[in-house]
Amino acid sequence: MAQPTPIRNADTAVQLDPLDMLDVTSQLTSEQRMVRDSVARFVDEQVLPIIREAFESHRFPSELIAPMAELGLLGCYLEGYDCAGLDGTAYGLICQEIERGDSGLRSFLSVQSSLVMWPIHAYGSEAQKQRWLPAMARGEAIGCFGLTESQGGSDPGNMKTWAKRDGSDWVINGSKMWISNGSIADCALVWAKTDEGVRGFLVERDMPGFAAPEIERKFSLRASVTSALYLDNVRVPETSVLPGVSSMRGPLSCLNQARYGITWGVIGAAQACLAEALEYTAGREMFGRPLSHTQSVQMRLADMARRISTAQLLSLRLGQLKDTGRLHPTQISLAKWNNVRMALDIARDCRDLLGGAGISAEHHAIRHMLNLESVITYEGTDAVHQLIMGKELTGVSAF
Ligand code: TGC
Ligand code: FAD
Repeated sequence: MAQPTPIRNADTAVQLDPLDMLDVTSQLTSEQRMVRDSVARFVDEQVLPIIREAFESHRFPSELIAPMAELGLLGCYLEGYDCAGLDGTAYGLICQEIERGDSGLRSFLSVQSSLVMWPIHAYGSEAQKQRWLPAMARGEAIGCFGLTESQGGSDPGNMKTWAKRDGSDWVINGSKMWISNGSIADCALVWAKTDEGVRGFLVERDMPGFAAPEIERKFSLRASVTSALYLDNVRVPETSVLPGVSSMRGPLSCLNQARYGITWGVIGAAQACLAEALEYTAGREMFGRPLSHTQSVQMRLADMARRISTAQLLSLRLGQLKDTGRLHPTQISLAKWNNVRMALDIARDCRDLLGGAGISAEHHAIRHMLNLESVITYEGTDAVHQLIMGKELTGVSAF
């Protein structure tokens, strides 16, 4: 009879990394680790020292665009056109490290890379690619993505923005709401209904009839620009229309790219909160002992590490599927729902563990918590992703 293989236990004296309990790092290639570590250094040295001030003063730190471009982060997973051509897992790790800094900065990166550069790369003409992609990769041109309208973002197919042919031009009328990067964008990718289906228009900021006022007084994503877009008889040439798609598949396929990055990004926000709570509860004495020596605090910290670990495995698996061309949109929905919910719950609990100090801008948890209230709403709310999964499981759309 064959003898069972003995289970070799790892050395229990080895200290596990609290932010990577399952040693996901060991699954990364040396290039992926190098990318992650260089972005982590950028966040430690250039983002964390300024991000609290930027959030408090409701200011997008535009001084970070050039260093992000120099690191090759903008459109990093696209091939050609001065883009870095990294794999999907490396893109995810970049999102993770940037969002460890702030969700607003990751939003900037997601919109520029996945919602503007990706569709130009996938659906644009050669002239559109040449005009916009290298400039966007260098951070010299900024993009925004106009899909949502005020009557309801969960159902973008109900959009009212309309474009009509007029000679060799198109004339666009309508408005968009809650558009990241809107007021700083040189090029707005506006999705509009036409007689030929939903099409994407590259609207330039100085085109007559176009305006992009910033939405102020936000309590969330304060270090990010969010805007309305108004289009009043905006005339664009045929060369400004993306030729490669004319249905809702256009904008919805862009969301796959951005949502994938978000599943990784929010892990960074959760890690930042857990790191802060571990340090705080170890130093805070209550009833004669550190908070971290009590059972209930340890149980809460353990629960956070459990949820971060499972989210890491989910995103790592999505990366493998993406890099082998097998990633299904419903798998992204499963992870967007799970991981953002995980991060928001952890940020709220860490805020609570810091007590009164947790409401101060001195600490990171409340900023991440407030930011994650947007992240759980944009790119499909929990309800949207649950219903996408429900449709997959039952074959019936309940939208
Ligand atoms: P439905 O009838 O199911 O499909 C219409 C067409 O689209 C295709 N399709 C997809 N294609 C690629 N990827 C996907 N994920 C797709 N989902 C659907 C589908 O095959 C069909 O194609 P065709 O060629 O046959 O016409 O669409 P629906 O109108 O019933 O909508 C479905 C629903 C509710 C899931 C969708 O509308 C949805 O996802 N709603 C949520 C909207 C949303 O997430 N908006 C995000 C806006 S951007 C943003 O928030 C940026 S935040 C900044 C940051 O990212 O950091
Ligand atoms: P609604 O769709 O009105 O939803 C309200 C509530 O109803 C939610 O809880 C939702 O889950 C629930 N609900 C909806 N339908 C159902 C249903 N069938 N069953 C049960 N519950 C349901 N959009 C862009 O196009 N580009 C951007 O760059 C962009 N950036 C954003 C940045 C920020 C900071 C924010 C907050 C939003 C941004 N958005 C952007 C818009 C975002 O995608 C929408 O806010 C989101 O899709 C939700 O739409 P809504 O706000 O209209 O909420």
